Amino acid sequence: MADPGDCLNVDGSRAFHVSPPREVPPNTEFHLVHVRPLMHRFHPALPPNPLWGYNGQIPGPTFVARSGTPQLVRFVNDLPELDPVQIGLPILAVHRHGGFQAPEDDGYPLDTFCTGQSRDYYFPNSPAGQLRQNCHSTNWYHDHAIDITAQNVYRGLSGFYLHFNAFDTGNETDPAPALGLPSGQYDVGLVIQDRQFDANGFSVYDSFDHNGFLGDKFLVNGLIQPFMQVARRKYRLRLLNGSNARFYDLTLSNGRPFVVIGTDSCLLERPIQVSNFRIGPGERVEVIVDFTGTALGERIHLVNRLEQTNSRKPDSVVSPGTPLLQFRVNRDARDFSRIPDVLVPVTQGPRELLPQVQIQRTFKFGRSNGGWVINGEFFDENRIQADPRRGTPEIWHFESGGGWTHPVHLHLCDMFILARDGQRPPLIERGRKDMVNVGASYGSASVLVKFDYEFSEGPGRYAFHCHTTEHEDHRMMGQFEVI
Ligand SMILES: [Cu+2]
Repeated sequence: MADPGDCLNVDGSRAFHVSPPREVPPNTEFHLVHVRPLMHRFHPALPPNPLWGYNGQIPGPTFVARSGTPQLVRFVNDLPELDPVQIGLPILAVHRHGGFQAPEDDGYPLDTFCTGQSRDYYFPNSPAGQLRQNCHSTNWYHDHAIDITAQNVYRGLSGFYLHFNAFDTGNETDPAPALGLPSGQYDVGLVIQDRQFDANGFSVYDSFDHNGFLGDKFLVNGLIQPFMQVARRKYRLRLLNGSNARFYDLTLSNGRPFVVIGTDSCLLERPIQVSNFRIGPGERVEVIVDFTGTALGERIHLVNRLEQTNSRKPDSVVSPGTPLLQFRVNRDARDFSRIPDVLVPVTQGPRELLPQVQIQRTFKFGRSNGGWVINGEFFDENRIQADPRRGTPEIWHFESGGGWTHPVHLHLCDMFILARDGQRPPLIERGRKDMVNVGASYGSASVLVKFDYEFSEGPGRYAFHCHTTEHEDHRMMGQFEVI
């Protein structure tokens, strides 16, 4: 085991510790995850690549949380201290993106643990039965270590973290009030990422480019443009943009619509039918795709039509676009699933909360001296940019300068986007969100926020940042303290 005093974060601060024993409720589930190296084939024609994976898997194992059942997850850092590949560093912090957890369990970027060390994360998954938790659906977990998040995620450290509850039960045969959404093998998480490879088929990364990494090969669940065999019935697809800097605009090659049921952490109040949708880094869009009525043997592609040649912002939508995933219709299967008219009612939304707003704050995402800043300042653990009061709604305005798009992520928060450049946002952006894209091709954004910490005994600091992970690493991150 490494001497904890030997292990420093990239910024020179001391990395964290071995977790002390802690008391948890008797119904807590325990999970153990070893973060370790693996050899991974992105494609049968490419050589195995040396990656890092949670439990040695790409993507990491999918967690399933149930509202009311806490989880304690011990992450053990089994990565080598010295690594010839030089993408990422074996200094880890794990953030459950979209989750509500105490500050010490949130993957705060300086709360790191090194080779030979472990850290325990307690996820309360509470309060059971309350509406906010009952909308939580598709979250994910990924590395969040100070200054090296982009490289560590690129090296393989991300996975899905799904939530079920008394309504979204995970079993399509459950009668109402269960929602009856497609379940089991018909409920599939799909993480989309981009990569670059050298002439020998090895993944490469330019750690000197701080503007945002763009790859020219596209992965779904760690494989280059793979296929998935599907039955002629409905599927629930949980799409996650796990890319560092690339935006996508997704459509189906057969012209069929998506029925959007969730954005980011939460299910929508009502399903929305769309022919295409845009998804930025860190965002999730959950859809129902119905393969009923397709021909056996038919091949349908999930297509990205958004070009992006520069990490500054996405370009224009093109046709026919790039196929990311091929669905091969190969069988029939019974379908008990339903798409209810109402998924999760919004009882604490803009209508209820706006009259209570007294505080508004503005955050400008910009550039300074080759780094990335919020309101002109780099991330500094000793500076708190906002001190929202627990349970008190506020309006936060996000702006971006210089023609850059920034996917902004708030921890500990489900927010509502109130306006973009003063106009109501498109329908797909009116649900609860934990990401909001700001700047070129999106405009400014005003959001309604409300922070709670029912699970925690006291106040604490949480991060908010750009989710273009290179911008985040080059200090486009602030922190707020809920008081
Ligand atoms: Cu950014």
